[in-house]
Amino acid sequence: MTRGKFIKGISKTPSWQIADSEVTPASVFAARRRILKSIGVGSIAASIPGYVQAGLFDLFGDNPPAFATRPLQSVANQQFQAADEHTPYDKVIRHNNFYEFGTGKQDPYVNAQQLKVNPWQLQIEGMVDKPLTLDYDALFAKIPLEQRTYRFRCVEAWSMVIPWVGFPLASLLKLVGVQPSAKYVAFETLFDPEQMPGQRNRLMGGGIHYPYVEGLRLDEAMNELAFLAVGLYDQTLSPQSGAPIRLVVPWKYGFKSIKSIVKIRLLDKQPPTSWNQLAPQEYGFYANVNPQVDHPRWSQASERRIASGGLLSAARIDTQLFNGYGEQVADLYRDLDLRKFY
Ligand SMILES: Nc1nc2c(c(=O)[nH]1)N[C@H]1C(S)=C(S)[C@@H](COP(=O)(O)O)O[C@H]1N2
Ligand SMILES: [Mo]
Repeated sequence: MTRGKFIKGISKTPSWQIADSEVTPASVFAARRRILKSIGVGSIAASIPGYVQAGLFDLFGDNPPAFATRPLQSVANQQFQAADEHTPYDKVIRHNNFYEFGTGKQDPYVNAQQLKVNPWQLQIEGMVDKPLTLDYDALFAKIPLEQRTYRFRCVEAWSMVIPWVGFPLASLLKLVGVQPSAKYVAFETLFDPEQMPGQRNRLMGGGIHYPYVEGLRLDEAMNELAFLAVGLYDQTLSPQSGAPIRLVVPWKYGFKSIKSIVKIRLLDKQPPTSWNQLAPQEYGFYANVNPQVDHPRWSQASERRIASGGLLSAARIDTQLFNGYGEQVADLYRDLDLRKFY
């Protein structure tokens, strides 16, 4: 399954049919090609899916120098510790969606290592009493850091279990003082085509209109589960995971969890959101995880849980309503038709 079919006005080619040479830097492509050739699969490389190629690539460890993370101190929040087996760190940072760095699952790992995350500025603005700009150091110091392990479910029907470090979005919103007129929260990712090749090249960026934007209703944003992550596995985020700060909304499909945020704006109207703009019939504003509401092109009843086993043998498990977080969030949607507002 792929989302590539819906690239507007470019092509209807699924992303796995796009030649590697079009989506990875030439040097990486050449290195990958050499490896494939050396093990005798060079000639079929163009016909096998991207994730299989990525797997081969990975095995041989011919990778760019990794971004340097640093350790983070935090206090474990015992209320939010998913009992499920954790997804190993290696997989969390090598299987990503971050279309600013390409549409392939390993593209962010390959292409994002040089992203400059310090200095950084996160602006909180709009309908707030005290607009605030957090610089890089303040992201880790303004609000006490806690550790929470959440299930994470992508709309593509794969999932992970990740120990995040960060703070509740509500804590930040309380700090700036949300005005009574505000009803929604809008988020925006860094726009920097020089650093983000997917923003320069429409094909590589999956047809998304950048900057990537997302949004929540204010009551969703204030829910105790909505989290701003600055780290995972007790260290700062790597670029491919959304450094230096990204949203994590565990009861919604992964595309709501916007990465590398530079702006948070309080509004009285529902803001546009990137995947909804690209394919509104497939991706709604709400995007609550729901096994009973299928994606138009695939079932959402189950998911592939990426854990310690091989990627292709990942266990298929039943998907839970609100990703298993109904106790915390079901009340938010008591009056909403979840089929209509998908
Ligand atoms: N800016 C930005 N944020 C993004 C995306 C993206 O392409 N760009 N992809 C989303 C999708 S579809 C998913 S599933 C998650 C993936 O997060 P992960 O790579 O850390 O697992 O990030 C989300 N946030
Ligand atoms: Mo996703």
